[in-house]
Amino acid sequence: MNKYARLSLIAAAAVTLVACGEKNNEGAGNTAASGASTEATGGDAVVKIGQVSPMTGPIAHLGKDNEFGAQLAIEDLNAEGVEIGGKKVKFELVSEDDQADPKIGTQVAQRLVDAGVVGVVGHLNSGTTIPASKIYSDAGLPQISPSATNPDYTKQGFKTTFRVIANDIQQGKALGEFAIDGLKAKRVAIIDDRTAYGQGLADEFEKAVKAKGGEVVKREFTTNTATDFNAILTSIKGAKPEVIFYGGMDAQAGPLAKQMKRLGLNAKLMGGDGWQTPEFVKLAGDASEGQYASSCGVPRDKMPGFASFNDKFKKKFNTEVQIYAPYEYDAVRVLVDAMKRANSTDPKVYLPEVSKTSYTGVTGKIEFDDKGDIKNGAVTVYQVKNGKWEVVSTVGGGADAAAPAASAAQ
Ligand code: ABU
Repeated sequence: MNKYARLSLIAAAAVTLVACGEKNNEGAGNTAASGASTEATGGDAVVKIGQVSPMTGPIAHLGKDNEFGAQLAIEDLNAEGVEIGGKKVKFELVSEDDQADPKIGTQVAQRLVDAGVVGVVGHLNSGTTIPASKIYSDAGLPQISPSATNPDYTKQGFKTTFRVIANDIQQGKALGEFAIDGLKAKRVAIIDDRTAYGQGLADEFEKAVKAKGGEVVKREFTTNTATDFNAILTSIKGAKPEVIFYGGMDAQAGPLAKQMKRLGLNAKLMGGDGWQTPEFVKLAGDASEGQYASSCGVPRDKMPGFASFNDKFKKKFNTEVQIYAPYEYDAVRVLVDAMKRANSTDPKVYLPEVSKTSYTGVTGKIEFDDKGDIKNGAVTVYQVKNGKWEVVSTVGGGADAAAPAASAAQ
């Protein structure tokens, strides 16, 4: 090969490398640091919002519920037509599956930062939300969780962390007091799934039970992938509790309730928002009847926008709302409300406006305290009656409908 032929080959290789580099950068979009937006055909600015939840694995139904809530919000915002900084904005959802795994949670968080999202709604689980929050904080991206209730999430001193539901200090206290004052239980057994959520909520429940003079007769644990609880339940049966508390999600609470019934354990099963879902009733079948769980919000008939949200949700997705979809919807809208007030989609510019939020959404009034927790968060206790969750009592949320009812059904 002569000198010119060799040079031509080198030049051709260089052109190919540059082209490949450009290709690999496609889709990276705007950077979080600049908050700049790409342009859609037609001249609208494209602004990406991230959402993360487990869309595979045992609680994929809850992850999809969250994603559906975000999709509806994006669709409504685009239909309304939002103008920011003198430009029409088209919002785009970038959805990631963290499989409820803390490690994958941080990987997908970095992927969202690299994709140039200007804010994140999620994650669903406390165990993924907490480690991912450092990545969003480092990138200066506002993060609003619609469902993670472990109090540590907002205790880290980050300016970027927010949540639109009550936390597990409030939820554990409400449940513990309900067990002792409402159900008149004296002997309580506790099981948790060793996740940041399950264990944390169980700890708060235990504190509240003891503060009210109740006795914790057994404390056991399992995992968030377990399906067989017979050994734990047999050991608990011998301790004769009146209430068994389960800190975890519906994928375990369903079979747990079934196995309690099979073993002749007549204690009431109680838990938090992780299993106050239609899926729990489906999984537990008859064994769901009479069991108690709470959610971190007011009852749906007290939510200002639930009825119309629910109609739209069912029509679009042909399924019922599990639990967090309306909170996810509100979380997206809170981000965009802050962008509108700041007249900017740049996270650096609009982040301070998120802290100043005063927004009435589907689920009610949303304002944040200095840590990013919702002010005046509510906790509602429900019981399954005739295969449906029915409201027993609500504390907080301005409702304070009742202190735990002494007359609560047994
Ligand atoms: N809050 C219940 C489920 C989500 C979580 O906190 O892990």
